Amino acid sequence: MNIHPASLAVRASVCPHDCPSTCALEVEVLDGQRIGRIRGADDNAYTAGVICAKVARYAERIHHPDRLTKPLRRKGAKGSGAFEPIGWDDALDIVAEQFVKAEARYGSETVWPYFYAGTMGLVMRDGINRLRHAKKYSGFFSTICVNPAWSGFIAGTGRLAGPDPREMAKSDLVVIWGTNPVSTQVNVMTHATRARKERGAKIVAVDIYMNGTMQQADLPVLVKPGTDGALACAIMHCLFRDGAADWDFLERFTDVPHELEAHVKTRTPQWASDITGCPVETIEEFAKLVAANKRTFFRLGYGFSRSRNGAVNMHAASCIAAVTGAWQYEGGGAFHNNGAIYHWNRTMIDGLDLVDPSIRMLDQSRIGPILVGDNEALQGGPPVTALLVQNTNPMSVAPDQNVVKRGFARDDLFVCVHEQFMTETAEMADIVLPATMFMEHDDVYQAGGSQYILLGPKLVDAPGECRSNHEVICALAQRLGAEHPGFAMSPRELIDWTLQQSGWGDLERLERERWIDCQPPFERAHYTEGFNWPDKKFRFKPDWPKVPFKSPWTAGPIDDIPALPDHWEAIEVADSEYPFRLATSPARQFLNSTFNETPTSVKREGRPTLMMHPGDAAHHGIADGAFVVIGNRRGEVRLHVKLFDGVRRGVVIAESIWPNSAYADGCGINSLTGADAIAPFGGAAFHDNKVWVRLAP
Ligand SMILES: Nc1nc2c(c(=O)[nH]1)N[C@H]1C(S)=C(S)[C@@H](COP(=O)(O)OP(=O)(O)OC[C@H]3O[C@@H](n4cnc5c(=O)[nH]c(N)nc54)[C@H](O)[C@@H]3O)O[C@H]1N2
Ligand SMILES: Nc1nc2c(c(=O)[nH]1)N[C@H]1C(S)=C(S)[C@@H](COP(=O)(O)OP(=O)(O)OC[C@H]3O[C@@H](n4cnc5c(=O)[nH]c(N)nc54)[C@H](O)[C@@H]3O)O[C@H]1N2
Ligand code: SF4
Ligand SMILES: [Mo]
Repeated sequence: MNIHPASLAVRASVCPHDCPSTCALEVEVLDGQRIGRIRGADDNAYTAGVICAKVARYAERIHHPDRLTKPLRRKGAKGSGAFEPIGWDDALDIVAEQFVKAEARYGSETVWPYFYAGTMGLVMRDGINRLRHAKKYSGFFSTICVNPAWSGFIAGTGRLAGPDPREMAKSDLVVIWGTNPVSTQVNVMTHATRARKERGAKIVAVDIYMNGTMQQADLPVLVKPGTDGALACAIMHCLFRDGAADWDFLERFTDVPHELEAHVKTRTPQWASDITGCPVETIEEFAKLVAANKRTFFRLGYGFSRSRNGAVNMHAASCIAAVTGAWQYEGGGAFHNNGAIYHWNRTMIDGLDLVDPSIRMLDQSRIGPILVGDNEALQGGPPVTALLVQNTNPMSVAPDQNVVKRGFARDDLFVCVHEQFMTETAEMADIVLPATMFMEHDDVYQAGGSQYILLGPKLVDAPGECRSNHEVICALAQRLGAEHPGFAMSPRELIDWTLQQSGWGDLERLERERWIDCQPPFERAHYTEGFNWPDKKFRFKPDWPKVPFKSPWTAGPIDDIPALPDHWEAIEVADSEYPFRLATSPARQFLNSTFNETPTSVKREGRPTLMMHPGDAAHHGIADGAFVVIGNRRGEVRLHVKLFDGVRRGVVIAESIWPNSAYADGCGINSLTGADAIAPFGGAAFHDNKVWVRLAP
């Protein structure tokens, strides 16, 4: 890194956002105060010098004129947007007082700390757990993003880890399934295109619309939402049929290969074509490529798990690599996330020594039903009457939005939101606290889509009176009489303790080296000595309720899950009343609801848009650019149509997440998504909605 003596320094950092890439950054710091350009670190083997455009322009976000800089107290009616500044001590006193009052009336479980992944730093994201354990507040089970995907992957391998993601560059076939890395994790493309350039590898993408990634693929496989299980079965059918199954591997390393072979005999390409909408020839071509290339790397994303059958579909896709034995080869196997490789000791950050297992765990995705007092969602316990929100914007991102809105509007609900901006959730708060951004505090990060632990040190001072999540949690702990050694430690001390107790050296080493490459040895990553089960066999036939995914409960219609990989019709099947299937795939310039405050992102995205096939549009008398209403029994949303022939008939896509306020009547896209839990361990089916579409009156 080059340091310019006068005023510009280039400092190491890491992207804190909820993106599998977790890029290593090089940040220009001007005069020790302002951020200039941000680039990807060249010498980080996964980032390889590439980051997305929205983070390259971070100066726009960190120095945004609308950042919150002072604590605020609500002065008008709930949600009116009228606030007045108050001092930090007064603000924290009010929050503590309200929590004590709520607890006195209903018991400790009436307070619900609600947080997610605005920052992925371990100290700033998870320190709130220490407070909730110390105070026996209701637990928070974070189902919204990963549960269907992770449990579906673990169902086969027994472990959330796989081949080194950098090995994609050494593959002969890269299958990018249900993820749109061109928008959502750009570094996958770096390694996949390297394989293409250096080895002549082919790229297959499986998605429900011709997004940026599909357009770059050699073979785009366009399916209807929620039908990936059928596609995976047909591929396995062809592999068994064509003698491409590796029977040595199957006999040695899988549970019921003969049962699977018999089962997929009827799952023909024609059968799958009828379900997926994908032509038989495309399915056959995909199968031929997989059969011909032992080094096939299945890069399985989150998108195709956000359906009511999502866990089953993830598992089905992961089974293909076990049929061909791709796992045995460098550049082969299936990868989803590396969560299992980090072996953190989280005691000090999370306060794990204080856990009381009798305290209920509430479902993040079901915040709507929980706040409106649904007894089942509350598990028969007390109502939630106090919320502490950090790192998340549920008024925009949570499913079944109209119910969420009703919940937040309750006059007997006290809400404290700690935020960087006046989000739609902050607008509903009684107390709003201003938060630091990642370059304004110290934290440590782990990558899901690669294999690094990285340090993100404080580089500049925060504007105004912003405080970090850690400072807020510790200050509240003190007022609430919560005790734990973690409350007396600085973020740097917490990082140092955690690294040492987890076997990852210490802070001094991490500071010097910037990141730690945690990649396990080949045999472990590729399961060449067996999968992570007592009998070492990959499960084609998982015992779903017993999948080793740490969950306080099972959820959804778990008993109906098919025994073997299959098309499971648990999705919202379109019908005459609701003829379209709607998916709400991520927009390239936003990250969930983050960046929808930065002018360049908003400008590049344009306006809320519904992509619709020209044939469907003609059939319904809808022209390009028409203003339409889409609706279902949960709500209605108004937006403009863009004709697009890169979707199957009957499928519509609304890239997300625009703020609710970007829509004419304040009803955002999550007014249409459901909060019913996905089997087996919960989660929200954001891309699985049956809707009608009409011209707006
Ligand atoms: N630009 C941008 N980047 C992001 C985010 C963002 O909002 N915007 N969000 C971040 C977060 S929190 C996460 S978890 C990751 C998620 O990133 P991904 O793993 O990419 O998952 P999704 O973004 O949900 O969806 C990815 C793709 O799956 C497709 N898809 C939806 N349903 C189906 C289906 O049934 N079958 C198939 N085959 N495909 C389907 C969608 O159309 C989309 O193109 O991205 C992160 N990165
Ligand atoms: N329709 C639809 N809805 C979706 C999805 C979809 O694909 N479609 N995707 C879902 C997925 S995968 C996810 S993960 C969720 C994500 O939902 P959220 O986790 O709510 O993600 P963001 O909307 O980015 O909100 C994060 C908030 O945290 C704040 N923040 C960032 N850093 C800090 C910090 O250090 N301290 C504090 N106090 N605040 C901070 C940011 O300003 C931002 O407002 O959304 C889900 N919602
Ligand atoms: S690609 Fe993902 S991790 Fe990398 S800079 Fe962009 S948002 Fe951050
Ligand atoms: Mo996510």
